[in-house]
Amino acid sequence: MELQAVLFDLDGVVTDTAKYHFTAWRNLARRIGIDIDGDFNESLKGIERMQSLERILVHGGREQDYSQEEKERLAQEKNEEYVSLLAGLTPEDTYPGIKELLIELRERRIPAVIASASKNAPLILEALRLNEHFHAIVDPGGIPGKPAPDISLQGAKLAGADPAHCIGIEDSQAGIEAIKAAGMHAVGIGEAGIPAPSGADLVCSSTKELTLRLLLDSAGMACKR
Ligand code: B16
Ligand code: MG
Repeated sequence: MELQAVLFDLDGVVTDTAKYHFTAWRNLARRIGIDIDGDFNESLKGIERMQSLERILVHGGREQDYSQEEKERLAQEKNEEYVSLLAGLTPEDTYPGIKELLIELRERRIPAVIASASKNAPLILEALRLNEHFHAIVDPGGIPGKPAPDISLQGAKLAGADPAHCIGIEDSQAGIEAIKAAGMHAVGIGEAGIPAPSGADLVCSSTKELTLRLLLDSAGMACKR
């Protein structure tokens, strides 16, 4: 079977922005009297901004305390802090092996697509100077977030690919579920001390391991001639 596109999650796969999301959510939660720890933060990975806020409010037993307008204001405050933390991002913050994989894909004319829940993806790719390596970035606005398959399916569509001929790379449980629900081959990235997401077809302990050869072998796919 021919590999037609590779879909990359952003936060936790291309770069380590997950730690900035955690800092910004922890500070916001603290201001409204809710404590969140690293374990709880795992449950926010891959989850869209307003959904993440809802989970935090439920965690703190405060889900009835805010109007929709107030919740939007809270999410905006978190995003403002998150964006200010991104200011220091440089190309050196790209996870190891990612740029090399993108170069391999370009050489073989296999489109790479960003399939992230983040509305900040264009800003992050610009800071990492990776824009030119991606064929497209999925706009997650107005479509159901992960674990629904929509972001992955939209990624395949933008690449003109059949989902069954796509490989998706993800660090979050919600993201792996989204890739599998879209009928794609799923590659999970674990991290020291953090359990890798379950249900992936292949699990790597670091992005360093990601080569085109490994992806093709694990999916039983080949490059187009
Ligand atoms: P934003 P991914 C996700 O990105 C993050 O994992 C998640 O923590 C975040 O809440 C979500 O993006 C929305 O991000 O607030 O920047 O729109 O992992 O799908 O690349
Ligand atoms: Mg992620």
